[in-house]
Amino acid sequence: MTGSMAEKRSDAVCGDGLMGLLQKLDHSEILEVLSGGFCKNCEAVLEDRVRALMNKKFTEISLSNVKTESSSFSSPTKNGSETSSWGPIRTPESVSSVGRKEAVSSSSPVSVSSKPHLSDYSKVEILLNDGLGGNSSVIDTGLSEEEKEQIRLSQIGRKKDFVHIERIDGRTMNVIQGLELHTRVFNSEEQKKIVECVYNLQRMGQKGMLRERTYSEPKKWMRGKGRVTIQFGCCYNYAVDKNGNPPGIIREEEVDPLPPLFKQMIKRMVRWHILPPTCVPNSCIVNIYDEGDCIPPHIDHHDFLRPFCTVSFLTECNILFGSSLKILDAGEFSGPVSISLPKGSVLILNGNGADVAKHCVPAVPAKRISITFRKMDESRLPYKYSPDRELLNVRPLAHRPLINTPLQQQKNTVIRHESRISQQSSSSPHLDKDDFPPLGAWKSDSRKRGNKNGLRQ
Ligand SMILES: O=C(O)CCC(=O)C(=O)O
Repeated sequence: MTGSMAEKRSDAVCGDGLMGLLQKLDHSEILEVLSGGFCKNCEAVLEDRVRALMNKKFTEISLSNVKTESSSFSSPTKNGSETSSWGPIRTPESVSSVGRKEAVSSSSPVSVSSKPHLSDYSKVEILLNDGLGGNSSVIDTGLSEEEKEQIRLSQIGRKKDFVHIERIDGRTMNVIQGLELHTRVFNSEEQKKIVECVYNLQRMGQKGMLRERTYSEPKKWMRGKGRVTIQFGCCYNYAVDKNGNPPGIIREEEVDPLPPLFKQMIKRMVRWHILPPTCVPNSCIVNIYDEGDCIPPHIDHHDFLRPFCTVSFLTECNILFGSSLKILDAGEFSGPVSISLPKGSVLILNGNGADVAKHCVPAVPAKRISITFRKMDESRLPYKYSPDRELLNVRPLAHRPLINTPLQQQKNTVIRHESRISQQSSSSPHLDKDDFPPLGAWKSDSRKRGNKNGLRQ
């Protein structure tokens, strides 16, 4: 031990405790302390802590509104290199008001071209409910955050009247009752941030920085086979694995916890009456589809409650539903109902739509990402699971109609202009002004078991 380390130790003995001691060590000394001599258990605890810290820092960077090198927007390839760029480096105008304030007040401002230091962003948070997102910095609307959120809420398209009648066991029923499509939930700037975050997570997975069963990149041996998946909250087993575990949640396995941005997405979906507060997701699976990838016909496993939802990014594609779906060829399926999933939309699966009809995504026309959020059944929680306090008391936003004062009318003109822009870029608007659900009107008929034919893929 060096002389300076011995001095530090004597300081610590005087009452600083472990944290005080660590604070006094420099980088190389901390590495020395961490580089060995632990029992297996302590090593595992230490590893968990470091992984959790790295995960948090990585995703916080991807959430930050501050300018980043263009390369950080690009999609990782199989070997971890980058293929394409999201385009030009973002200009200050594209930074939302909330993030901009935070960045300016940061003690270490970040230059446009240099990669930000992790510590610059540790406190930066994007409020995904920040109203008018990308447009707000171009036109100062003078609206409060709450007013902006109410306006965004009023712009969501909600389609809940899906009907497809089939005869099942001699009974006629609407097999897609319970499906809901909510469009324009995440605007284009938010979609970019979420996709950027997914790519960062993918890079981490490729570098072995996520827990073992979190990231999975299957070998592609034929068209339509496999897609990259990243699991958070629980380890889901698609088929009997090499250890003989049956399909479903593997309770003894640990994967990484939900990244901060995903928790913000969840909060928004509850606040905006898309998911009921009684069924707040605590797990998710990110699916990264390359062109031609698919997901075969299945019914989601009942280790997960109903409703659950899937959020779409990068490319609009079709999802098929029906009590029986045909597999025609690799990645080619047919079924009676096809629903188009616009970018930034949320599809809710509930009732018959989740439990009677199977669903599948045929080979996608171009790269696509989806995130499926689900709440685990209490009796199937991973043994080491502990609830995330941030998601414990999420409540739906009270619905306040916009008041038609002259000032409001003036503000609405700005909003209508912005809304037109966002509608032009949305290819499948489903505006349905009357279908805002009354508070507490959700049915959580969630634990139907016993659908024998549907296997989770
Ligand atoms: O990609 C999608 O939209 C559907 C995903 C899905 O069905 C699943 O994760 O179970």
